[in-house]
Amino acid sequence: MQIQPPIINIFEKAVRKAGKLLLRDFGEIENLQIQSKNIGDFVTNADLKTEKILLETLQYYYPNSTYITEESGKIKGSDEEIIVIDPIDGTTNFIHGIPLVGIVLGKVCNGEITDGVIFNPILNEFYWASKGKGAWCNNKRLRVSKRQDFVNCLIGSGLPQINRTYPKYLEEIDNVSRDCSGIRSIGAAAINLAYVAAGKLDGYWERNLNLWDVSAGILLVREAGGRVTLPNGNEWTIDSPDILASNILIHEVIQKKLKTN
Ligand code: 2AM
Ligand code: CA
Repeated sequence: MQIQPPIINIFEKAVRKAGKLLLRDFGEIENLQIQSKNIGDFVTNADLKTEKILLETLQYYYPNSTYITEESGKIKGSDEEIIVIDPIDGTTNFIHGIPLVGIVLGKVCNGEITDGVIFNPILNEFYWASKGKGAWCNNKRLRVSKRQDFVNCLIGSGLPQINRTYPKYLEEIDNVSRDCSGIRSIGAAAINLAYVAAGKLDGYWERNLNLWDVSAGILLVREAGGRVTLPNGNEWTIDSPDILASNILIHEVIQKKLKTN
């Protein structure tokens, strides 16, 4: 078992504390569902409360870092060290009582993701990765899949909604799905990436994402032996909204199928 680096210990402390609150709220949502109440405001509140707990813990240990967060925007600090926070990735799943969600923290140094965690408090799955130290889930080392025949591969993607739609997504889904085992739309970018790292999904692409959705997941995939680029194969950078991740073996196959864009 790999010993967790100090920053991962602190990230773990923050997400486990925040996770207790999310777990309680998830249970409450199940009650609200039954009463057919509007859950939107309740969840917005859960997002804000979770982020507050994360920030409180992290700022105690890293008072000088810059923070990029989904709910509170940017908190300016040191230019070298950025901590990226998504208090609930998979908010729509959360609203609907689907347990595929993650609290996501990533550290970015000089444009490179160096450390990250994803915690699903409902399934009690704690994923972490640090550059050069591998990708892990609940003390088990993660490795991407070895599947090479596209016909056996399961691919994740995000189905666009409202203003995140784009013209050629049906064509992309059609191109990819006709030759593979299936496409899954899990509804949380972080969980998709964790599943590529864990070898459950063989590839994943999505467009119009934010850095906080993908920071930790990208490092997990890389540290599990996978590859992350833009959908056209170019280098992914922290400003890129589009992503293609895979077990390496099928990367170019998916890339070609997305080439219509
Ligand atoms: P979220 O749950 O934190 O909103 C769903 O396909 C994925 O896209 C989720 O990771 C979701 O993150 C992310 N996403 C990014 N921008 C979004 C938006 N405007 N609306 C909904 N999901 C968005
Ligand atoms: Ca998100």
